[in-house]
Amino acid sequence: MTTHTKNTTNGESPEITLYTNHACPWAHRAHITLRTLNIPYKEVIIPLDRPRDPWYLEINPRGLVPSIKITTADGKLKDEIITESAVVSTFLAEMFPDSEFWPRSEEDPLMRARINFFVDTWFTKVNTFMYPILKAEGEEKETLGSQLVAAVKKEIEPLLENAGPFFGGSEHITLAEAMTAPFVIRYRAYIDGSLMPASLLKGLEALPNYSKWSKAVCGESSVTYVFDGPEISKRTAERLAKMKAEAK
Ligand SMILES: N[C@@H](CCC(=O)N[C@@H](CS)C(=O)NCC(=O)O)C(=O)O
Repeated sequence: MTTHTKNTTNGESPEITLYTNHACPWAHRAHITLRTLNIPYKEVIIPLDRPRDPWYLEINPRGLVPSIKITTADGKLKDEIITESAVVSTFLAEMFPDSEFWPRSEEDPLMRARINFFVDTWFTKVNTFMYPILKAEGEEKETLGSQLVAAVKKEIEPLLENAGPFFGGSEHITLAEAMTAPFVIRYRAYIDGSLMPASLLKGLEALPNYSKWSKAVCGESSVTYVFDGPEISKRTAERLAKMKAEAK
C-alpha cells in the first residue's frame, strides 16, 4: 500500500483509500482528480490479470477499478464506498470544492454544462475509434486513424478555441481534463509503441487548438505521475496479441 500524504486545499484530512491499477485509464481519472485537488490518499493496487479476491468483490461487486473508500474527519462519512470513475471524480470534486476544477452549480452552471458536453463529445465522437484502431492492421489502421483526426477536427477543435491552455480558458486542469487525459496521453504512448499510426500524430499536431491543449495535458504532473507509457503500450500489445491468437 502506498500513501500519498499531501494536505487538502481546505486543511481537513479525510481518510481515502483508492483501489486502483496504474494501467487502467478509468482509474487514472481518479489519480488525476486526487492529485489535482491535493487530496491525501492511500492506494491499494488491484491485480487485473487474475480473478478478483473476494474481499475486493465486497468493496466493488463489479470487480472493476477504480473504487474509493472514504471516511471524513467530521465523522459524517464512515467507510463509504464510491465506484465508477466518473462518479468517483465528480464526488471528489464536490466534496473538495475548487472552482477552477469544477465550479459549484450555483457558481457557474454554464461552465459545468460546457465541461459535461466536452466530455460527452470526447467519448461519443472521438474515443470510440481508439480500440478499433488498436485492433486494426495495415491500411485499416491508417483509415481509422484519419477518421479519428477528422472527428477531433470537427467536434473537439471548436470546443478548445478558448483553451488557456486548459478547458474554458482555465490555467489549471479541470474535470474536463481529468476525464479525458488518460486517453489523450495513451494516444501518444500507443503512437510511440506503433499501436496507433504515426500519421495520427501528424494529423493531430496540425490542429492548433488540440495540439496546444494536449501538450499542456500531457505535461501536467497530475496526469504523468502514475503513467508509464512504454509499459502500458507493451501490455496493450501483449493483450491484443493474445486476443488475436484466441480468435484464430
Ligand atoms: N466504467 C468503469 C470502467 C472501469 C474498468 O473497466 N476498469 C477495468 C480496468 S481498465 C477493470 O477493472 N477491469 C477488470 C475486469 O474487467 O475484470 C469506470 O469508469 O470506472
